[in-house]
Amino acid sequence: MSDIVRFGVSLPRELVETFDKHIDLKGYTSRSEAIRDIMRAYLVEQKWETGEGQVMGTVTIVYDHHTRELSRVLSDIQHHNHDAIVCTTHVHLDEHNCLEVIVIRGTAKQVQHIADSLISIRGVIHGKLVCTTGGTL
Ligand code: NI
Repeated sequence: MSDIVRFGVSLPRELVETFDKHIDLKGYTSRSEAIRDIMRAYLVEQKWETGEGQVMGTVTIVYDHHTRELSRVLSDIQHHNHDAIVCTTHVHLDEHNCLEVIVIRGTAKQVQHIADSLISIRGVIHGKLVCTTGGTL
């Protein structure tokens, strides 16, 4: 038996035409591929919402390393959560500013909590968590 399932879906013509226009702009070569990506994105979202199983998150932060105590607090949080922190990449943007990408593994609640504590450090100019799956959906 094939691992691919084909199914028919009834949709309003206008919705399909608008959808096709948008996915074409994004570079999709087939409607199926776009729908697969949307289904996976939905399942990742559900995994984060239900809080079941392991997820991965990447936190990107930009900060001025001269801000008092910031580097120490940033390091303390990462050491305190060493089991969940997979790796960190640091980029010196200019004389003052640094960009850091921190990869975190854990439950959704754990990853969100660590991300919040990093992004809310005084002096962090911009921070964002990208939520993804820990593997196969
Ligand atoms: Ni730096």
